[in-house]
Amino acid sequence: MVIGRMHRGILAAALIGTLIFSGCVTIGTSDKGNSGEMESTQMAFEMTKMAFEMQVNEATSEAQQANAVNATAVPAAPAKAEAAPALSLASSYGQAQKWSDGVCQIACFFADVTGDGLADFIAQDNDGLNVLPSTGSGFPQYTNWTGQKVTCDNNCYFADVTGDGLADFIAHDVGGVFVLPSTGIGFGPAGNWTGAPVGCDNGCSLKDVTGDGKADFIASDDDGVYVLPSTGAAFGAAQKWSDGVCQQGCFYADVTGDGLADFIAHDNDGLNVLPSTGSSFGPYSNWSGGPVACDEGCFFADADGDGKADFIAQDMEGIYVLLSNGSSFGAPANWTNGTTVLCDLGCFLGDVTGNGAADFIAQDDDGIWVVPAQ
Ligand SMILES: [Ca+2]
Ligand SMILES: [Ca+2]
Ligand SMILES: [Ca+2]
Ligand SMILES: [Ca+2]
Repeated sequence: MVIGRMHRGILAAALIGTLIFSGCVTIGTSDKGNSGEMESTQMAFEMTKMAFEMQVNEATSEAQQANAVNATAVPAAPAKAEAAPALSLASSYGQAQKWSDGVCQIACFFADVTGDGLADFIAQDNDGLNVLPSTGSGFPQYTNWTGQKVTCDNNCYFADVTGDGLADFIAHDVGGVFVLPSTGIGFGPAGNWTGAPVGCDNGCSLKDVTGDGKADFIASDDDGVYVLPSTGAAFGAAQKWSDGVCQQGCFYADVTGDGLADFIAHDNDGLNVLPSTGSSFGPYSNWSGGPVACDEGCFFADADGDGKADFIAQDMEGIYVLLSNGSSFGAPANWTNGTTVLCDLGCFLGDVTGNGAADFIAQDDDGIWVVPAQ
């Protein structure tokens, strides 16, 4: 078992399949301002204070939208664009819903450990990892999947590294990266997938950058980005995929929509994207057209459910979404209609409703709130 002391520092643990942002407080409604002045397009682009204390990762957008196409046969309509019925993509965040009264004694995570396509709630408590599967509308029941306390020397992650569709428990410890595969009802046994210590100067991530359905280990170092590809049973030797470093933060998410997580460098001149080729990142291009900042947190997740991860900026005036079109990010849209959404203990992104679009999740002092993408 993975035993050790956890050092989270000021940053919340970054995990794959979800995002964490630590810092802000309370979910609530901003009574200031009408939505009219809120939609000024320069929102997310304003170089106000640089919220840099975030570590991110987001749910892999393998949750491809599979909505039924409602082809209400419009008879004899002229063949226009409207003739092609669109997938029902999310375009806003709904009202915050309390999905659980639970709190986490050590840390909260959200990842699909049961393999049904809905991200589950994992509470790391003093008695172990308590899993609360998503029903699509709540996290009503918990089960202890480890039977004893687990901690991680560096960070804990949940990501599907074995490729069976169930997110596994990954403990980055001093002695290596330990994987405890999910069985759907439990975790284990633990195996050291690197066999040796692995360090990350600027943060580790677990994302599938090779596109084989298995999350790979990514180490952001001072001299670039290294990938340790998952074989399904181990992490291979480190390969340098980019010389790039990030001035404000490194992110990994599939913004191009080809199934391979891409490298996003949040730099002073904006969001520079280096698409994954399957064996390297690059070349880079600036997808934001200028500097971006987020009051509370920057995230990358598929907000609308089209298979491409989008840029999500949590600001005081609401949550702005800048949709990816596969080669750039579009104009900011306030998906909460000017309502402020903050989190006492942490913000996450994960598809807990199962519609293919990443929901916004707030861990508050009184439980877990879901702001559904719809
Ligand atoms: Ca798995
Ligand atoms: Ca992979
Ligand atoms: Ca990609
Ligand atoms: Ca998208």
